[in-house]
Amino acid sequence: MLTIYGSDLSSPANKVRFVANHLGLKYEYKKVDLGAGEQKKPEFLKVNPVGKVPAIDDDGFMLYESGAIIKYLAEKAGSSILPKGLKERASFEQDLDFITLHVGMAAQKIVFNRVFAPRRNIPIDTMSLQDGETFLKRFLPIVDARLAKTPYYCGNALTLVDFTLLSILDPSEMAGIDLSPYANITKWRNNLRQQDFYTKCHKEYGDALKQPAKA
Ligand SMILES: N[C@@H](CCC(=O)N[C@@H](CS)C(=O)NCC(=O)O)C(=O)O
Repeated sequence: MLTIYGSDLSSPANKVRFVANHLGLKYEYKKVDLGAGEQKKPEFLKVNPVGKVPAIDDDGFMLYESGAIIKYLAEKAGSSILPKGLKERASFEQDLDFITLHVGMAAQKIVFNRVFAPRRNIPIDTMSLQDGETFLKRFLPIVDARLAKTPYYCGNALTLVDFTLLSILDPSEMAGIDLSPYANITKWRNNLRQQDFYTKCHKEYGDALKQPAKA
C-alpha cells in the first residue's frame, strides 16, 4: 500500500499526487497539519526525519523530497514521463533542475512572502520577495519560449518536468504572479489543469485556500 503524506497547499506534495494520479496508482492521502506542527511529531519523523511534506511510505519503504519521490514512482511504474536513453535523460534532468531550482525557488520566495507569511503573521522579507520577482521575470520568458515550440516542456510528450512546473505555478493567482504576458505557458497550463490527474488532486484546493493560517 502506498501512502502519500502531504498538505493541500503544498506545491511539492501536490506534485507527488499529480504524478501518482497520472500513473493511476492507488494510494492513501494522509494530510499532515503543518499549522499544528504535526510534521515535527515523533510519528511523522519516523516517515520523514527532516519533518517536511511530501513523504511516502510504499509498503514500508520511506522516501522524502518530492523530486526523488516522483522519479521513484515513475521508474517503478516504467512510465515514459521519466525519459530513458543517455542524452534524452540528461536533457530532461537539466530541464528538471532548471525548473525546480531556479523557477521553483524564485516562485517560492514570492508565494511564501505574499501568501504564507501573512497567513502566519510572519513579517514579509522584502529582499527575498524582490529577489523572487526579479528572477521569475528573467526565467518566465525562457519557459514561455520553450512552450512555444512544443506542447510539453521536453517535447511532444508529457514528462515529470510538466508536473513540476505546474505545481510551482499553481499558487500564481493568489500570490499575484501575473502569467497573462506568457501566452504559451497559459495555454499549456489551461490544458493540464483540465486533466483528471489535476482535478482529482485539487478538489479541495479552493476550500483550503480560504482557511486561515493552517498551511
Ligand atoms: N524540497 C522539499 C521541500 C519540502 C517542503 O519545504 N515542504 C514544506 C511544505 S511546502 C513543509 O513541509 N514545511 C513544513 C516545515 O518546514 O515545518 C521537497 O521538494 O519535497
